[in-house]
Formats: sequence, C-alpha cells, structure tokens
Amino acid sequence: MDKHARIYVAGHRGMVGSALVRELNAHGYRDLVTRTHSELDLTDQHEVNSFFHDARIDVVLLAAARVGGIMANATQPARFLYENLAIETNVIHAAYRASVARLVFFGSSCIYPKLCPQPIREEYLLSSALEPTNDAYAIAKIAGLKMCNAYNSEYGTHYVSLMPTNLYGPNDNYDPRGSHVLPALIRKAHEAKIARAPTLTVWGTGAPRREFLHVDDLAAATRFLLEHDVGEGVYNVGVGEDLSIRELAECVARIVDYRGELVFDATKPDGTPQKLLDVSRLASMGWRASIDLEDGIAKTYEDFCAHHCALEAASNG
Ligand code: GFB
Repeated sequence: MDKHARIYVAGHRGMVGSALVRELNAHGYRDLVTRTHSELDLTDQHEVNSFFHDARIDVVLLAAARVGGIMANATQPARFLYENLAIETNVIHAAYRASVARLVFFGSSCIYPKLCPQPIREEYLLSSALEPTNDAYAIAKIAGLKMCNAYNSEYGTHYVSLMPTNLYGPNDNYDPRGSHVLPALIRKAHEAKIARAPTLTVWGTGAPRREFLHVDDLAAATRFLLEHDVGEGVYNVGVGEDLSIRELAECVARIVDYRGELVFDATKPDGTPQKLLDVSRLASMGWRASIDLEDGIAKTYEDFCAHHCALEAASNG
C-alpha cells in the first residue's frame, strides 16, 4: 500500500483503533485521518455522509464499535445491535459512495456458532445457532461482514473483514460493568493484592476456553493484509492456542503477584464453551502472531499500573 494513502482510522481512541494508529505511524504512514466521537458521530448518517464527501479518504479501517464483555453484551442487546448496525451501514455505504477503494472491517470470533467444531474455520459462519449471551453483537458483526462481501460483488469494492479472537492490550476497558475477562482479572487481582483480600472471585465455572491476541498483533496483521493488497474475504486473526478461564486467572494472579485463593462464581454466565480460531488462512500467506501471552499480560499489567494506579493516587490524594 502507498505510504501516502489517506487512511481514516474510525475509532482511533479505542483499543483496536489506537493500536492501528501506533502501527501505521511506526511504519511511515503519514496521512492518517481521525475524528473524535464529538467531532463525528458515526451513528448519524448525515454526518458520516458529509465527512466522506469532504475528506478524500483512500482507505478506511473500521474499528469503531460498541464492544464489551459477556455481561455488557447480555444486558444491553438493543444498544449493541443498534449502534453497531448504524456505524457499519453508515460508514460502509458512505465509503462506497465516496469511491473509497479499500476498507478493513473488524468483527469478532463470536460471529461463529456457539457449538462450532474447533478450531473454527472461516467457512463455519452461520452453520448453526449463535451463543445467546452475545447474539445481538454477533448479528451486527455478521451484517457488516456480509455488507463488505456484497459491496465487493455488486460494486467492485475491495472491502476485507478481519475476525479477531478475544483481544487485550493498551487502552482496554477496565470498568468491571463492561470489561472483558482479561482486563477484569487484571484489575481484580491488583485490587485484591492491595487490599490483601484472601479470595478473588472469578465469574463462571472456570471451564470455558478462550484464545487471547494482543491488539498489537492484530494491528500488525492488518498492515500485512493492506501491504499484500488483499482486497476481499474474511480472515480469522488469532494465535491458534487457547486456555481455560481457570488457567488464565492463575496466570494473571501469578503476574500480578496475588497469592490468595481463586473462587469460582457459577451463578455468572460461562458463555460459549470454546472459540479457538483456525488461523491457517493468514498463516498460509505468511503472517503469524508474535506476542507471547504471558509477556503480553505482563506488559498490559504495567500499562494498567501506569494509567489506572496514577488515577487512583490522584483521586485518593
Ligand atoms: O471476556 P468475556 O467477558 O466474554 O468472558 P466472552 C469470557 C469468560 O470469562 C466467560 C469469564 O466465561 C466469563 O464468565 N469471566 C470470569 C469473566 N471472570 C470474569 C470477569 O470478571 N469479567 C468478565 N467479563 N468475564 C465476549 C462477547 O464473549 O467476547 C463479545 O460477549 C465479544 O461479544 C468478546 O465477542 C470478544 O469471550 O464470553
């Protein structure tokens, strides 16, 4: 891809968007366009149309989305469905109307069926029922992927969909009401260590298995696809290995140095039993994730301490 391409990163303040900006800046892309939520509301069709009409964008990276962990998804299905559908339809259609040649749409591994054969290949999409705790979000992300494919076939665009596994890294959400499991456990373990709490409560049975990808690896995969001029299709992005939530909680406790007991609260939902991605499509093209999970969690914990502990100190003092 041309280093002078004008690239709009939608959602640049989020975990994925900010990683994309870091990756592209580090590799010499100089014409990045960003807009904050207050400058451009992506759920507003009129605002989105006029932005694309004026901005002369060559490439869109559509990382803006309403996202959250199992509880946020399960309790706010209307919000997840509406906001994600609105953002996708507004941005993808306006990009097409403004003759944007290339677009990367970011979905999630939760688009695949609840009881999917493992590891999950891209072809398993819509082969059986979805996981109920996140079916609203999944339906919206499936619609975005289908839009990209439909616009490519009907209008000749080059819109690609990436389906990352569970992500973690800098700029994650640590609010316990909305966070995913990894940031939730980092925060819980840190707070339990400070409070010298004898136990730490982990939601669910601890048996579900999840795969975790550092967001910098997702950003690297995105640049890889753009630089290899991949213009269509769906690509799983993961590491190809998973672990149980119990193993994850033990790993986080070790890294944070929390030495109390882990207690499992089986009244909280487990969600899908396993969602391990088959990453052979990207691997056969020459891309593999490179950030080891323990190293990635250790770095993320440092980032958590730098940002959140500083805020805590400021509010206490
Ligand atoms: O990351 P998570 O919220 O979402 O939860 P999903 C993964 C597993 O970790 C579930 C357990 O079995 C949770 O019950 N868990 C244990 C916890 N302790 C905690 C905790 O303190 N907080 C949280 N959040 N979980 C989401 C989807 O599914 O994954 C989204 O709902 C999206 O749509 C995202 O796809 C990647 O992996 O179950």
